[in-house]
Amino acid sequence: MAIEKTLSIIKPDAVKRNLIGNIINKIEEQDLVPIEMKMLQLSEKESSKFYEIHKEKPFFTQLVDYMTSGKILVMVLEGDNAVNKYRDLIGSTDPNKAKEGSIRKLYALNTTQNSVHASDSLENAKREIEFFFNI
Ligand code: FUP
Repeated sequence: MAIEKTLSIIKPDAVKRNLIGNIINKIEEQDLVPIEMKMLQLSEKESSKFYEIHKEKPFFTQLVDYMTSGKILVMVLEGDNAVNKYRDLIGSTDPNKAKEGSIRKLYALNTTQNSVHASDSLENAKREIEFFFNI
C-alpha cells in the first residue's frame, strides 16, 4: 500500500453543467477520498502560474483564459496509488481518445474544456497541492 495525495480540479465546463456530484461519485467509487476542497475562480495571473509548465505550448493562452472563465472545484484526493489511479480514472486529454467509462469520455466537451485536471506525478501533485492548500 502506498497512500498518496493528488490534486483534482473540476473545471468550469463541468461545474457549469452541474456535473460536480457525478464526478465526485466516480472518485469515491475508486476509494479516493476528498480530504480538502474549495470552490474558487482563478485570476489570469493564478491560472498562468498554475499552468506555467505549458507556457511555451501553442494552447497556453486558450487554456489560461478557459480556466478563468468560471468557478472551479479544487480537491486533494487521498488513497492507495492515488496519483496513477486518478489519472487512469480521468482518461486521455482528448475525450475522443479517452477510454470507455473514464470521466473525460463521459463528460469532456473537447481537449480544452475537458472537465477535470489530475496531477501527473507525485512531484507535481506536491507542487499543485501546495499551490492551492496549506498542507
Ligand atoms: P492532461 O494532463 O491530460 O490534463 O494534459 P496536459 O498536461 O497535456 O495538458 C494540460 C491541459 O492543457 C489540458 F487538460 C487541456 C489543455 N490542452 C489544450 O487545451 N490543448 C491541447 O492540445 C492540449 C492540452
